[in-house]
Amino acid sequence: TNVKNELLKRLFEAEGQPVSGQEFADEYGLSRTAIWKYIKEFEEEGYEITSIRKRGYALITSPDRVNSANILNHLETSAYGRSVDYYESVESTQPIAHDAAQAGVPDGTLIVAEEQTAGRGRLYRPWSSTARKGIWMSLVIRPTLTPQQAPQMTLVAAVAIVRAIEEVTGIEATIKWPNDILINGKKMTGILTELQADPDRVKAIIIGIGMNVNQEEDDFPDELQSIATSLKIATGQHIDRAKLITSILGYLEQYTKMYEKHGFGPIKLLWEGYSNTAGKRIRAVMLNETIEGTALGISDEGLLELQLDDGSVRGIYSADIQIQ
Ligand code: BTX
Repeated sequence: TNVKNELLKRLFEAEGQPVSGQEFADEYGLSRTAIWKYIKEFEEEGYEITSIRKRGYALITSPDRVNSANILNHLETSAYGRSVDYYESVESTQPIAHDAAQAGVPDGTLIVAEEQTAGRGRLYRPWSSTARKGIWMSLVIRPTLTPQQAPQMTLVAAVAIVRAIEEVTGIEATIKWPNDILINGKKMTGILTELQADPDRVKAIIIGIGMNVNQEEDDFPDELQSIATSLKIATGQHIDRAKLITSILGYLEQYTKMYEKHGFGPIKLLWEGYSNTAGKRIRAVMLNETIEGTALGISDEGLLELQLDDGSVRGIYSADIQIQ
């Protein structure tokens, strides 16, 4: 509940200093027993809290969780992530976000889980989502965009994610068009953008982000070990997932506003700086054909422009890209 979150937020903000249970109880018209019960619940969730006589409760350590209190603790956005729907384990955050969007949740509502048992990528391919090792989240946003502008949100999100990785870990990741983030040539993040729209108006965009954060190599299923990587593998360090989420939300809110206001031009510039495809010889596998050529870059609409061997240029909406 909100009071419980508020209490946890106070404990965080006090940075180890005691928070008066009595004052908090008075402020919210609760009994001291109610506060005590919340504290017990926090302890069960893995928080270490000491009770200091006559002074209150002090937070000693917090567990490695992506719950709303840990996210709100660092959040600087105005809408994105202000409302968090947190789960221990779900099949996939994506359908939950779709239902929430349909039910009318506000712009920026975040669905996040510690584990997905049936996480998915494009075309319903499975997405490995090991418990507490990664970021498995779906963000519901309601930007003022036309349905035709929605697919480019994948590229907006990619830029936001790369920026956030850089801010939190110092690592420079690259973007592989359209929806992969790579480190050392291996996939560390996938983005799945889905749309709820009327013919002329976006009702909601669901941005699904799957990010490998604290996995070791053997946390991945065998078939992924040679193609997937995590931030832990790349840096040797354990990364604070909640901090990373807030950083992603911050950049994503900023860049979505930029996109709404100024169109794709400024995003395209940022995107090109991180892309690993321009100038390379690639094979693009689409649903009903496969073509080869040299990647020229992306168009003003976010299409990948491919120069074929006969010199002609094709714009591609979506494909799986193999860099040769
Ligand atoms: P994609 O279709 O581009 O990539 C899917 C492919 O990536 C799989 O076929 C597999 O080869 C590989 N793969 C699977 N799991 C991983 C992993 N953990 N790391 C690296 N490679 C992997 C990419 O789709 C979009 C993924 C979005 C996932 C988010 S998580 C939150 C939300 N909920 C949900 O079910 N999906 C999204």
